[in-house]
Amino acid sequence: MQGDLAEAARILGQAQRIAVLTGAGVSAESGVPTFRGEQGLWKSYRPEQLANPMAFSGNPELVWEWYRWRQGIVGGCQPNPAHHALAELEGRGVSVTLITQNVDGLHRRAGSENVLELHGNIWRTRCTREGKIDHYAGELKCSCGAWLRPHIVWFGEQLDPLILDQALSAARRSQVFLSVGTSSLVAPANMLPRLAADSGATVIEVNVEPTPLTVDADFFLQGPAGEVLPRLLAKDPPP
Ligand code: BV8
Repeated sequence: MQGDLAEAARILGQAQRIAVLTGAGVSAESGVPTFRGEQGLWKSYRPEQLANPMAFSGNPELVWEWYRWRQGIVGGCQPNPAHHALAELEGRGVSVTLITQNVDGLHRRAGSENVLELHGNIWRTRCTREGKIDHYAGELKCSCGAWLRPHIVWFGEQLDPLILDQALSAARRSQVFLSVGTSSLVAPANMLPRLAADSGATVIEVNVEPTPLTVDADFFLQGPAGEVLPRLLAKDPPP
């Protein structure tokens, strides 16, 4: 059952309410580095040094240097067939809520509209004094004089309650929950598939390797998202 793509595609094809959770693995084939794993970002940089509020208040220039370096990489990347397959699914007249942990903005660039960015967006800034969110325009200081920070959720920071609430309700209401390209290690995102399963949803996981979610998933489709998703989400699923 776990690796049966045709059966998973049949069940997906019948669903009216689908929730999708994506992680860095869905952007890997676009050239965006993942966090963990062989070439992962955390291999060269320690998150506690860079992706947390204390690091920022201690050395905002260093943290900005890291995020501008990442913007440089993401800026040169294009959405891949996995992003496009998910965007196309949204156009089929069923309810699709795309919940992403990624901050690269590639789902929206592929045409997905109903996107919940759980961990923020690397192309947005937030004023540390006024809280105003804006497009990154190269400035590191707000017109009010305070530092701008990346509009990204760092470890130990709360997610936007409204966005989290929408993600929780989409998971609860889903008939199929599709988890793609995430190590399933970071909370509260990693609770969403289990919440969906508890509400009766079929859980389908797409990853190149097993994760802590795999043992509880109804289907584990092993392979790169850019290859598996176009087949799984094809209009006429494979026989
Ligand atoms: C919060 C910064 C509440 C943004 C990120 C102890 C136990 C449990 C939980 C905790 C704990 N201690 C602390 C916590 C909570 C903590 C947490 O979960 N820590 C973990 C690490 C243990 N969570 C938080 O702090 C969150 N906030 O809980 O607030 C709170 C707060 C205060 C007071 C009370 C309560 C905030 C979480 C957000 C943190 N920000 N990054 C940035 O710079 O980008 S998390 C970071 O990991 C990224 O944002 C990323 O989104 C996230 C998840 O990583 P993945 O996307 O899964 O990527 P990863 O590299 O890990 O995996 C890639 C996967 O893809 C792999 O499985 C690989 O096999 C696969 N893959 C690779 N190639 C492909 C592929 N799959 C398919 N196709 C391919 N081609």
